[in-house]
Amino acid sequence: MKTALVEKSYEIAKERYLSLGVNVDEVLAKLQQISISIHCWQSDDVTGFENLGNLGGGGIQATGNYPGKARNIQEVRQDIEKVLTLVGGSHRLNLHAIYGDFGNKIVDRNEIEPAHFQSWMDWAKEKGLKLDFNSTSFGHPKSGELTLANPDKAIRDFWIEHTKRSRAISEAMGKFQNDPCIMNLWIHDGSKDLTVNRYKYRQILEQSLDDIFATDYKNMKDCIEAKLFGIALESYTVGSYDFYLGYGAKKQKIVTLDTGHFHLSESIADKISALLLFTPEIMLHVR
Ligand SMILES: [Mn+2]
Repeated sequence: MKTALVEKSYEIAKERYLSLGVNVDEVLAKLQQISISIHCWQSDDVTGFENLGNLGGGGIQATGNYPGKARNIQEVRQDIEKVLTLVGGSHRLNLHAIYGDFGNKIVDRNEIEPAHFQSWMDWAKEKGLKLDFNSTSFGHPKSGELTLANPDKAIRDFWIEHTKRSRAISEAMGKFQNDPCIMNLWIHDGSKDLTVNRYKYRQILEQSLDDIFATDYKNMKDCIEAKLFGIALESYTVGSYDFYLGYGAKKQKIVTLDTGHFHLSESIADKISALLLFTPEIMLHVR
């Protein structure tokens, strides 16, 4: 009886939309073709499964540390499976590098390999999901204020290696799922205190990116994401919007637009329409 009533109301709504020139069936068929890449890290508050001691990125308060927080890889997957039962359409899953299936092994960020994500690939295939990927620059003893833009070569090289490996993992995922894996590169680099070296760090970041992107892959796509500022890094952000807009347009990389990473008075619609003229595609982070 309840189902019959819902369906009846739905038919009436469809008629009303049609009178406004909107064919609901066509709209739903179109939406069915659009995949949203659901991020995995809300499930456990960006803790991940590294065994590096209590150093993970946990605690950006995505969940406010609620009691039902996922405690392991199985629980994160269960949460995602539950979400998928509630969201219509065919979607993707977005993994951060710290979510590898490392077992009990200590695997540092510059040691990650496709094998650490094989169980994710197998699980995703079973669930009909495609995977996307992110390198993880934060929540690590070598994170500090600067990673890819660090003047200290040893630290910079560590993060370049991590990001190169993240691209190789993305390539393996894309190949496995026969659909490009979208890899997003976002780093927190910046400073809390004012710096006079605004140019210097951006020059270093550009060189690091050139090194990272030197290998061409067929089964993954690179996205670069800017930020206005980071918490505790309020005075200066190396990877600003202008930096990545310039880099993306020059190197034909996909620029990620995160609606939470701009001044409140800026319009994302202006950024999308301008970017579409100069870059191949656009990646959106939607809140
Ligand atoms: Mn984002």
